[in-house]
Amino acid sequence: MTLDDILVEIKNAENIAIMAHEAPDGDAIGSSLALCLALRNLGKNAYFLMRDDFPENFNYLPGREFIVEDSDIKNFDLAFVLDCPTIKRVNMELRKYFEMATVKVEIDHHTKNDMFADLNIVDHISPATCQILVSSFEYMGIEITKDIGVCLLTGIITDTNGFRNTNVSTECFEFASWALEHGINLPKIYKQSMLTMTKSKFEVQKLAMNRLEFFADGKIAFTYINNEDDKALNVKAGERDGIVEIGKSIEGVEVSIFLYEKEKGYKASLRSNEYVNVADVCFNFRWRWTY
Ligand SMILES: [Mn+2]
Repeated sequence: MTLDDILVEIKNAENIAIMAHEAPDGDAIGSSLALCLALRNLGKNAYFLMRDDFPENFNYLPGREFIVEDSDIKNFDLAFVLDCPTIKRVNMELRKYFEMATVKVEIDHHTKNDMFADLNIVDHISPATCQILVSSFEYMGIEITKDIGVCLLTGIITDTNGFRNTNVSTECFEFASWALEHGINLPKIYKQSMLTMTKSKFEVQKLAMNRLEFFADGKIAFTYINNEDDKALNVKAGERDGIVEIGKSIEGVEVSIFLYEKEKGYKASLRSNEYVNVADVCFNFRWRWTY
């Protein structure tokens, strides 16, 4: 099994790099920090390479001392990319650490995955990369400490939209139960990762709501945020998260679309209720992925 091979590579490695997608969400950051802490506990020289500003609402996460923007190590023995369906979503400056690593691993749950690593753990059914890590750590005999649990629970809570998305599984609740048994403050993590907003996040969500338009007899909800808005409202990393869920929660809406401007072009975020597979829609535009 691939996990056996990954465990062998972990045992053989000394220097290990971890990366996730740009504009990281709770699952990207939670899974990266969880893996980093787990590898550190095994005595490995592990780093989470990230260029984005750390989203304020995840300030409670442990392991932030292992986040670096760059590294003197050019050839890592092992590199992980987490929560990322294509290498194109990893920061352009950081990709080299993955490309130049002796062994490359990806762990992800997005559909339409490029399978771009030497060893790929891709589970489309899993609601979060953090949930894949829970079972992977258990399989590999890697201890889930309280700190690691906090990181993993964060990814599970945020990627299931607070245990509300249809992707939520019995394993999510089993892990939540484990976390409570081990003294992890689940309500606090839930509140900080899901329910607490900075003022600028509130303002950007309010603007997106005001702009929301309906198409196709109310089956499609659409809104957007551009660079000027970001500047005017001082929007920070992660504060546009959740905007796409606003349209999805309106009665009769099948597909919610949220566009936000990047340095070059717009990024589209799509969510659906019951009848549309939005991954198929996105896949038709894959040749336009520019980042
Ligand atoms: Mn995810």
